[in-house]
Amino acid sequence: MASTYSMPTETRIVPSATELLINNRWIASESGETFATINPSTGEEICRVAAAHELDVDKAVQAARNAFERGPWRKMHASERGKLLYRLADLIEGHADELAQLEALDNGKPVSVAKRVDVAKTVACYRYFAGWADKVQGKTIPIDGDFFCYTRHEPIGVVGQIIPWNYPMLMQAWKLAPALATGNTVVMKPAEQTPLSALRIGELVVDAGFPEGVVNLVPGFGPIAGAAIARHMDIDKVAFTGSTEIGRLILEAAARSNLKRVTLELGGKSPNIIFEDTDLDEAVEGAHLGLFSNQGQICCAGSRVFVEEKIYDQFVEKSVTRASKRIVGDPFDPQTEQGPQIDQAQVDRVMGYIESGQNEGATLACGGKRVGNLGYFVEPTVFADVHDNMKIAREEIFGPVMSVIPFKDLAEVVTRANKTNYGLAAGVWTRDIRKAHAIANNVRAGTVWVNCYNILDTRAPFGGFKQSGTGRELGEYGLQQYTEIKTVIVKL
Ligand code: TXE
Repeated sequence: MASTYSMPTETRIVPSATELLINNRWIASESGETFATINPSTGEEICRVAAAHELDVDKAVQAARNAFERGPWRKMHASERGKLLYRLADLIEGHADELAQLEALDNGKPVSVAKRVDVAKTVACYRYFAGWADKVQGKTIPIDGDFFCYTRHEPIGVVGQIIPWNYPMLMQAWKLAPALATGNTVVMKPAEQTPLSALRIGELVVDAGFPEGVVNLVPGFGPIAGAAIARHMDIDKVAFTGSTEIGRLILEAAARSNLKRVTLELGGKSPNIIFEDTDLDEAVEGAHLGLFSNQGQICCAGSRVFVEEKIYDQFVEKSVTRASKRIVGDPFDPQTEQGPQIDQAQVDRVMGYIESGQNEGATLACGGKRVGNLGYFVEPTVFADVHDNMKIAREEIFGPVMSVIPFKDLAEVVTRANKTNYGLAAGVWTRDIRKAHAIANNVRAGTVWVNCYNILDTRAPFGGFKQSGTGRELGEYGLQQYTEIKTVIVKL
């Protein structure tokens, strides 16, 4: 396995935006407080960023409210909003290399992946929703009586958005693009671990020509700036991606404050089900990428790999071979497949789960240790002989730890796959179309992948059943989360 390398100096880009963005101006926080954002490859500080408190959130909300009620945004044609989003997409594309490097520096993901996946999908997301801006329309409804009835899909108003650190730029796009396409104004808090790309995109938002107050960015800590958003009396909707635990707090704060609309995209413990009739090598690679991509820090990671008994030993052997070959190291090395975990807290958490797997009797088939003594690298780890009731099979690990679990038949695996509080995604690998559909129809999850995994597209909705969240992002369905429906009835 490759070890970690030191960061090549020429790839050290200097972040240009490190303050709060309110009313298209970059300002310090009221308190003057800042926090360090850390390079996870080295554990060193990259730079300091302004830390928003409640007062700053208030200021940002006022700016957003003003822009929503009185600014040019309100009167702007929907097609003009679309043009601004197209312009933003073009600017992001034009800065693709720089943004990929910034993401690799602040988040630790391999720069090649950041460019191919994060930047490319971010651009696609803004373009897709740019196209929707002037296609959001209501219906005319033939009600009884001499009346003309129609619906209008209006923006909700001021939207608070709280995003995580695993896909900083892409999660920003998933939230900003549909909110802006439908005419809302935004107060967004990026994750404290990864504020830099979101702030850089803020500069591009200003360059693209969005009116002041439409996009406001308030970097800071969750319990302070995030909580201030969730309980704010003048925010009309909050959209959150993060842990189920904090999602619960968001919903509670919304209920206790002004009953703001809430959409949540939360954790998962997704089953990836491998039948014996599948192409084994394809399934091994699919399960490998389904779990280890993005350092295992994906909400829909296929973290419970159910494998039919007849091929179980062979599958474990091949998965171990593949995981052992995974190249872990410097995100700026083009060969690297896996960078560091996001921070010390996540490393501790992941190492805790690895220990618990061993204590509960699972077989550590490979990995299990940290890599190097710099930064937050963890070996790709595979556990075999995992039982459903073990902690590693029940709880979200959010790291490079695969649990391979044997099963006997279809009915049994459906029941076991569904025995979880989560319901974000599932995968099935088989050549039998009936088995594929049986899984697709009976597993309680927001997305089911057949003979593939982690295929996400800006046109297809994404979100969770059960405690994996509420509402859907992306696609036409995602637009519905950013509009209020108004019924107008006119006497004729
Ligand atoms: O998440 P948090 P953390 C899961 C994953 C991970 C675990 C912990 O299992 O190991 O969560 O990660 C903001 N009010 N996911 O602690 O705390 C916070 O500042 C308002 C899954 O990083 O949920 C950040 O911006 N906001 C996930 C965002 O919430 C608060 C992605 C997410 O952080 C807040 C990330 C509060 N009281 C973690 N406290 C996914 N679904 O993709 C924190 N925040």
